[in-house]
Amino acid sequence: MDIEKPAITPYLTTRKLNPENQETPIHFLRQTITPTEYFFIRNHFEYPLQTQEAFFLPIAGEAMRPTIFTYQDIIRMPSKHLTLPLECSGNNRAFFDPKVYGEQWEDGAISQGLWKGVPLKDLLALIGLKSTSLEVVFEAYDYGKRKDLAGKFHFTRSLPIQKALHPDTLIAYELNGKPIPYKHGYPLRLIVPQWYAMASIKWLKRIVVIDHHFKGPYQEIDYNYFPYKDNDLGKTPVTQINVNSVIQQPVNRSILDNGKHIIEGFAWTGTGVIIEVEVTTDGGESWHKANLVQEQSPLYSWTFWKYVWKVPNKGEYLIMSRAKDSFGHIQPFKAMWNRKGYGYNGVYTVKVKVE
Ligand SMILES: Nc1nc2c(c(=O)[nH]1)N[C@H]1C(S)=C(S)[C@@H](COP(=O)(O)O)O[C@H]1N2
Ligand SMILES: [Mo]
Repeated sequence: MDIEKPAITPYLTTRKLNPENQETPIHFLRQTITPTEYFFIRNHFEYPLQTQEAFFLPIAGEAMRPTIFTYQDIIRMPSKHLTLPLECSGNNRAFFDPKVYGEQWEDGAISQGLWKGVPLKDLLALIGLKSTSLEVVFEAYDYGKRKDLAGKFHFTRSLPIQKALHPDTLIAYELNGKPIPYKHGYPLRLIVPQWYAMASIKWLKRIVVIDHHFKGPYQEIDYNYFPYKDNDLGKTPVTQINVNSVIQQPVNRSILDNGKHIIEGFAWTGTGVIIEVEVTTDGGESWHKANLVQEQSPLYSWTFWKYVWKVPNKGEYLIMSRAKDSFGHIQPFKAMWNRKGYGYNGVYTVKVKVE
């Protein structure tokens, strides 16, 4: 009797278990849509206990007609599908030089989903925004303590009114064709295209339109670039995703044979679309254009790229990828250092040895 060979599958990479923080096995997935079970997971707190209440979404504040929308109301409204990556602003934090404190994410705090939801602007149109509306605040069900402040805090952040009214800012209820899984924000989460994923609030509890700037710790303390170690000069909020790329294969420190190798990965940006990815195999002396799988990345989605490398000689090689977007943004050699380690987008580097 033959023994069936076991299926070989990737796993998430655990960074922390409580709260749960796990990376996508990014080097081993070549799909446009990350399968839901491989979607990265990033939480600030323990999972909230969801009750019936979670199927009611109140929207109030600077509104003519404050309304409590039910889940049923929302899923019956005209909807939209968007394929886009969520990238944690701490993705690649482990690669900052000098090193910084915080979750030591490597390159898998990013996954791409097919999201379905209702444009937030349609809900805001129903409640009738007052002319005093300046920001929209999103409060989530999960909460907990912080190490720096007394008391407990819900995960709460705001969007400027223009971003809240963008036709692709969604109140989402499906991921990859199914109700959003519990760990990813069931039943309702916000999806904010082009911004780092801290903006895409899971487990929405309520929405409040305000006439002033929201100041909560997940907006004023965390998710800001602090360029200096010892003072807060130059503090700026983390918003749009920086142009970036990853080399999926070969993986770092591989030993290859002398021949032809495919260097492949994907690239993404929060400003415009990816127009070019270049690869160097000599540590940056000469750069070659990679083939983009689509000529340009579709708006929001990541684009796969590939470069065929004919290895000239045995030896050690420093391979890097560098993406460029339609806004002219290009990955720098060295990511802009900041104290809390956000927005890393230095050229992606792997070292290989050819024997
Ligand atoms: N309610 C709530 N929403 C949240 C968070 C959270 O801890 N609580 N984390 C944010 C951060 S920092 C990221 S990177 C994404 C992660 O989404 P995912 O776990 O579905 O991948 O959710 C965002 N939304
Ligand atoms: Mo994040």
